[in-house]
Amino acid sequence: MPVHFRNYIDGHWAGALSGRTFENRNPADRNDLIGLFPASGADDVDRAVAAAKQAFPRWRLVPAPKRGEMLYRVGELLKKHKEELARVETREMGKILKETRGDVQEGIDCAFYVAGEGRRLFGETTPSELPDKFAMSVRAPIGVCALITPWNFPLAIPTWKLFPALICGNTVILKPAEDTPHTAVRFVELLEEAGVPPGVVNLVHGRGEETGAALVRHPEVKLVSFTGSATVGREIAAVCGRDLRRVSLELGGKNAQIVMEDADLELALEGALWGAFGTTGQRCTATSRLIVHRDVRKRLTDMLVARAEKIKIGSGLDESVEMGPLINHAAREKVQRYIGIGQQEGARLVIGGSSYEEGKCADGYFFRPTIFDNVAPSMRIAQEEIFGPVLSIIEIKSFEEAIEVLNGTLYGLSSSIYTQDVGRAFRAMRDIEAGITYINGPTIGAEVHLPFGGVKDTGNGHREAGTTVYDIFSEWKAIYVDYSGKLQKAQIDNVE
Ligand code: UN1
Repeated sequence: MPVHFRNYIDGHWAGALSGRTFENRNPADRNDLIGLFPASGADDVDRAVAAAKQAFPRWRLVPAPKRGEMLYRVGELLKKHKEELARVETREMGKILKETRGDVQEGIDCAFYVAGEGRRLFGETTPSELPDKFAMSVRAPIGVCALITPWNFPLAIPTWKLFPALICGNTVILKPAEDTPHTAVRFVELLEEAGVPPGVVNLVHGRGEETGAALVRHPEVKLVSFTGSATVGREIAAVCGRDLRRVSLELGGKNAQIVMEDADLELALEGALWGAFGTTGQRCTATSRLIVHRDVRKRLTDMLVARAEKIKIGSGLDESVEMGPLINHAAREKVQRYIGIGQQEGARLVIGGSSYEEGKCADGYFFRPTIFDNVAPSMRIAQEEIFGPVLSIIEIKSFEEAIEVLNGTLYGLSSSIYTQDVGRAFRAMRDIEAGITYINGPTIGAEVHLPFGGVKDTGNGHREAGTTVYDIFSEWKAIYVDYSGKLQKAQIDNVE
């Protein structure tokens, strides 16, 4: 008998009103059915939004330090359940245990970081231009927020959105990716255990096209925070833009690591391997282009191939495995399609390029670490997000060319440069068009107390994490207190 999981609406666990469900299977082993989850419709979304709306007036008046205390409790619970959550994640998402432990750790860090914000949420006080008048700015919550999250960081990304939303006094509906609903259930169970009041956090499962779309269209949803593809991000922005509802988008990337001729090649090698093949290349921040100076291109490529060949592929639950499967069948088809495109474009496939089906892996969506050489910057494999373990090597002749190639895509999330030259490093920090730049480090590894997000088609100008995330989840209000006891006109209206 399959396990039935539920939505969480107004403090109650329940199936979809229609009774419909969808399956969640282990991407490392299709025969492993994790359970059935509600395929929520617009009616379920209506109920969740009504619950969040009803809970908002009370929640917004809970003192922020108290909301913070609740997040400390959530952080403690995440710590206590770290190993169990990591295993739940690996089973439904595929990435190796070391990485899912890291994913949970990111959620723990986020809980403690945001909990402290309950005692800050600073505004400003500033002198008024008039006597006996006081001026300040404060943050106010927005209302009901829809959080639509991806499968690649099934715990961390929901925490990035949900904790700041709550600390600012909003109520939320979480719609996790249909590939990773189990982690979301465990997360919400822990929120419930920590004492989150009914209606403040609601969980609805389902597909983006149905459940996500109903949430986005709902007029009572005052903010949508979405992480996913640029195509879907555009649609969400268009729908919400029509009624001027706030949208925060975290979209695609085509991140590059530059390796100059003066780089420490061993270091650059480790960075490229981790950036390209960590999480099976399924991070928004993954390295998909390696822009290498011609003097070291051949050597670095050989070093990469020698190491990529040895990467152990298999179920992420096996501690000795280094790379898990892709998330699902469609993802593997997409990666395979790009291998064909790369070959047709004239790139040289150096290693990989096909599914990995040895032994037990035949039942999962495994793919070999893949490296293309002789890639031209304009090729589709160097321009489009593949979201798999595929690295394209592009040769350049100068620092200027490296920066031009790096900047020559529609996206701008993460970036990196390996060089020993401090002048080049600073020019790169200035000239790279990206939300994140690493010097002598891989493109992955963002910390939760720094802004996370990107330029160009990677988003719409917002930054999650850092101190910037509170600007997504709050409205600024300017307040003037006149204690002069008379009408004081502002300076502009005091015509002498
Ligand atoms: C993502 O892939 O969407 O910087 C998030 C990193 C992680 C977060 C990645 N801390 O790789």
